[in-house]
Amino acid sequence: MEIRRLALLVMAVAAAVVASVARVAAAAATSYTVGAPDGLWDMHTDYGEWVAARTFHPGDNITFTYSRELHDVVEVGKAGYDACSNANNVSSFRSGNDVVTLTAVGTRYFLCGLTGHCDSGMKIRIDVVDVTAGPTAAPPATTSTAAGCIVAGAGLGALVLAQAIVASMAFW
Ligand SMILES: *[C@@H]1O[C@H](CO)[C@@H](O)[C@H](O)[C@H]1NC(C)=O
Ligand SMILES: *[C@@H]1O[C@H](CO)[C@@H](O)[C@H](O)[C@H]1NC(C)=O
Ligand SMILES: [Cu+2]
Repeated sequence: MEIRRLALLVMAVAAAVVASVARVAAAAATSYTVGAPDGLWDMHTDYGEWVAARTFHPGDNITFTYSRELHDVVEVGKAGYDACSNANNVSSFRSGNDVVTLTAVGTRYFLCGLTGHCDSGMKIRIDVVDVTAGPTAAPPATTSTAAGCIVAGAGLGALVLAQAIVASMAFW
């Protein structure tokens, strides 16, 4: 096969790899540990800040990790969240390692039901947005996205190299 045709083929394959990796990275569900890596489900973490640095999509999980002697997790509505009341709770957990799946687009509210904890800031509001909508804050680096970046990088490298070959052929 002549070099020019080979270069074009490499270019097409590389472009396909880059496109598919980008698609998978955008659609993959993510598992978040609430407050991590700098905090957890505790009395010190700034959950407003933690949430602002992330974008949540349907299918993502959030895990509340804490000591069950010290805290619990109560899902409430907006009124309960605003008033720090678990009276009309949606559900509650106290395993110390509670996984909640963000099944659909919408807003979820959680707080710690122990006296005074919510008032001290132990509550979190999660906006779950469609994959194609909302702010596109960069997701935190995970093993899978890092691998995706390496593959995408290799694909881009091959693409650039093949384009350089084709460009140099133009002068022959
Ligand atoms: C979310 O949690 C559910 C139930 O534990 C599990 O089946 C699913 O694989 C998890 N998804 C992710 C992205 O971790
Ligand atoms: C949730 O609400 C029910 C009443 O609807 C109440 O009995 C229960 O104690 C509440 N759970 C928590 C953890 O506050
Ligand atoms: Cu608590």
